[in-house]
Parts: sequence; C-alpha cells; structure tokens
Amino acid sequence: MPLGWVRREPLVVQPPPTDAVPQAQLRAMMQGAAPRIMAILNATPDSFSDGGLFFAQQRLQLDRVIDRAAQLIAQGADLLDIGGESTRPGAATVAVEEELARVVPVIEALAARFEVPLSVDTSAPSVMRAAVAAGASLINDVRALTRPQALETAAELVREVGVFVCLMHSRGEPTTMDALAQYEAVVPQVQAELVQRVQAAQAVGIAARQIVLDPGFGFAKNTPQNYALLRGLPQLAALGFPLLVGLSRKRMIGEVLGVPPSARGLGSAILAALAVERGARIVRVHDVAETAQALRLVRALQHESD
Ligand code: YH5
Repeated sequence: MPLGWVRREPLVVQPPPTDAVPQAQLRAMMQGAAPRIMAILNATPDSFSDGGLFFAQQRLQLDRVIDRAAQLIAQGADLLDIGGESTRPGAATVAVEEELARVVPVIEALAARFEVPLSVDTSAPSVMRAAVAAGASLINDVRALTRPQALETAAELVREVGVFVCLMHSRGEPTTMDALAQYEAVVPQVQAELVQRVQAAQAVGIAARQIVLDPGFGFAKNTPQNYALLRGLPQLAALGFPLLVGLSRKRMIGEVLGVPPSARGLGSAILAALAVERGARIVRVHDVAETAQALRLVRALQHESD
C-alpha cells in the first residue's frame, strides 16, 4: 500500500479529461495583461504524521487540503500548484507510487470542486499523465522535461488535452545543484539553457504557445546570482514566452533579511511585485493575500486593469 491519501469512493463525477475549460482559462491568463497568482499547495504528509495513515486520517488530510485550497482561492489565487515531492534544494526524491498516491486524489478532489486551473509540480511521466487525467492543465516540471520519457509524455498530453508546460531552469539534481551554481554571466547562460529546453520541447511537437518559462530562482544559483537574474528578467521576458517565477520564502530573501522562512512573507510580496514590474506573468507563492495586494499596487502603478 503506497503512503499518502487513498480515495475509497468517488467524491464527485469528474468532467471528461478533454474538457477544455481550464485550458481556455489558462490561455486567457497567458495572453492577458494582468499578472496571475499561482498558489503553492503541498500534497505532502504533515511532518507530524509518519505517512502510514489510516483511511479515516487520510480522508481528514484530504479535507484539510480542500479547505486550504478554498482559502487560497478566496485570497486571490488564480491557479493552484499541487506537488507531492519536495523539490527544495537538497531534498530526497520520492518514489513515483508515493507521489501518485499523494497528488492524484488531491487533483481529483480540487478539479471537482473549484474552477481555478490546476498545475502539477512533477518530473515523473506517470504522474504527469495521471494528474492530467485527474484534471491538471499545467505541468510544472522543475527538471524541464529532462527525465526519460518526460518530453514524449508531455508532448502527448499537449496534443491530446492541450495542457501547458512550464520549463524551469536548473542544473543537475537537487542534491548536486549547489556545486553547479557557476556562471560567467548568469542571465545569458540561463537564457541559453532555457532556449535549449524550448528546442527540445519543440522537437517532440510541443507548440511554443503551450510553453511557459521559469528562471528557477534558487535552483543552481546563489543569492547574488538570483538577484542578477531578477534584474535581468526583462531580457528573459523578451524571448516572448510567458514567465513564471518562484521567489516565495526562498533563501535569497532570508540571506538578505536574516529571517526564517516563516518571516519572509513581506519580502516575498515585494520581490513578487518587482518581478511582475520586470515582466513576470505568473508568480508562484505561499502568501496569496499579501501577494494579491502587492500585485494590485503594481497594476495601479502601471495604470492598467484587466
Ligand atoms: C520555482 O521557482 N520552486 S520548490 C526553498 C525555500 C522556500 C521555497 C525556505 N517549485 C519553484 O518553493 N516551480 C519550487 O526556502 C517551483 N518555479 C517553479 N516553476 C522550491 C520552493 C522553496 C524552496
């Protein structure tokens, strides 16, 4: 029995996977002028639980995730990013069966209840497929489709369901990437390495209009390199792909302010605003209410509304 949640009966009837409504919503988000908020929703078991949960407790966990999602949406989340594997630098990888057991019931439950598009944070082809069948419309892969069969699987899902894919810049694996944070010029190198992933995606038939790019703050980059990248964001935006950025609570905030992750909400909202001002279209965040305020102020400054 895999760890995590196990759904024992269908919660609500699922829409068919070809239902293009969330994809159309995502398309509008990509094309519209307003910046959008992607809220982080962890489908990892609580630190106090050992993962070997009884069914009742698993259902309770699922109920808690649903409540949390409702709260994030009420605060202004436009998109929910569901991840079952910790992709933090240095984190251990999770078995695919475990990832599936964590992520799929959550996506099914959220797709049945909410209208916001759902994103799946995964690098595993089987998780991509199952998550999309369960209702996810964006594949957020911090490994930019580098795992075996990831490109082919994503291409199939793009063709069949019209999903979007986010290609994030990184180097190596979470355990090795800190040693790979070496650049002569971080902005052009990250740009060139992202373009290589775009070309790999296009080579298997993924259309440019389905691609979102992400510079991968904190992934194989030290703090000065992360700020150089934020400064150079307009150059990445000039590639013409919508940009997604994840700055929320990261070490680049902690190292400057000297505060722990729990006290990085203000810093995160400020960097989200600065990233949007420099061309980011989607910000991936923990603190949705604060970010929504920050982005409304950016919009007021830019004097645009949609
Ligand atoms: C991202 O940038 N990041 S997981 C360390 C922290 C805080 C947060 C306390 N998935 C990204 O959020 N997906 C992650 O220190 C992502 N872009 C995209 N597309 C890392 C994370 C975090 C790490």
